[in-house]
Amino acid sequence: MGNVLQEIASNLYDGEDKGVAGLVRNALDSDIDPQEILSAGLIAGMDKVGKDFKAGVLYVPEVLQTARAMNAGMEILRPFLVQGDSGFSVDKCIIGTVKGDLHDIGKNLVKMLLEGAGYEIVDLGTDVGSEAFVDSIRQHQPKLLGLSAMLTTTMVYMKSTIEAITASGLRDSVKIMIGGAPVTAEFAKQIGADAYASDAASAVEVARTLVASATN
Ligand code: B1M
Repeated sequence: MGNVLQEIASNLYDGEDKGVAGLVRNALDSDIDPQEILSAGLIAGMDKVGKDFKAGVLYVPEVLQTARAMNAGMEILRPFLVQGDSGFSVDKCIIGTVKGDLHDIGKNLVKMLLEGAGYEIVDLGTDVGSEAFVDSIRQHQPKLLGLSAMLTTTMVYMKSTIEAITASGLRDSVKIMIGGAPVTAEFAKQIGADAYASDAASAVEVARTLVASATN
């Protein structure tokens, strides 16, 4: 089992989108747990990409190719992750990456696992301004809003988004969860978010707790 997961990670690192898709299929055919394929294959590969990007070993075009490979793998894995465990809830959740930020791999993972947990997701995509979040809350009346940011320069827009939601009078109608590599629980507290989640799996737990506290 280790081999195919390592191959997924190394094909992802090399940006081999077809290779990653095929290997993910093989791993599923061998009955490897989809969560294991995600964490020990795809995310492990992306972690190495992150380290080498930081160290100047990889450059933006190569990282973009790895992102394509990640998405190719996630497309195959998605139905197996979203089969999920609850299946009956239709609570709505709006999710998006904040203004100025184009990173969407982590946000898409959170989205997939929330879908798997039974939430109906409205995905606003990336580079989403505060007004778009406010308009979408007004339109969809979700129980939960998820904000993602991957840059220290864009996490500040989480604060302005929450301020805009408060100014629009909608703050009490929705619970707000934030996440992304530079974000912390401390920061969530500072900007008035309801919770922070460190990864996609804990985002599901946090979402459940928040939605339950809103309902009770
Ligand atoms: Co970017 N980038 N990038 N990048 N990129 C980082 C984030 C960086 C840390 C790399 C580095 O220097 N080591 C660095 C940020 C430094 C900083 O601000 N402190 C960086 C930089 C600098 C940049 C550019 C400025 C580079 C440039 O142009 N000079 C530029 C900015 C573009 C922009 O957004 N305006 C840029 C561009 C890009 C690409 C387009 C090439 C590509 C993005 C492709 C895409 O997303 N479609 C890219 C990538 C791929 C990365 C790295 C390598 C990988 C990010 C990723 O997808 N990780 C990243 C380095 C790294 O993170 N190690 C890096 C895998 C993913 C599964 O993890 O996104 O952390 P992550 O999501 C996790 C958790 O954070 C959490 O759950 C997820 C799953 O477990 N989570 C949430 C995320 N959102 C959540 C929301 C929640 C809850 C949990 O609730 C709502």
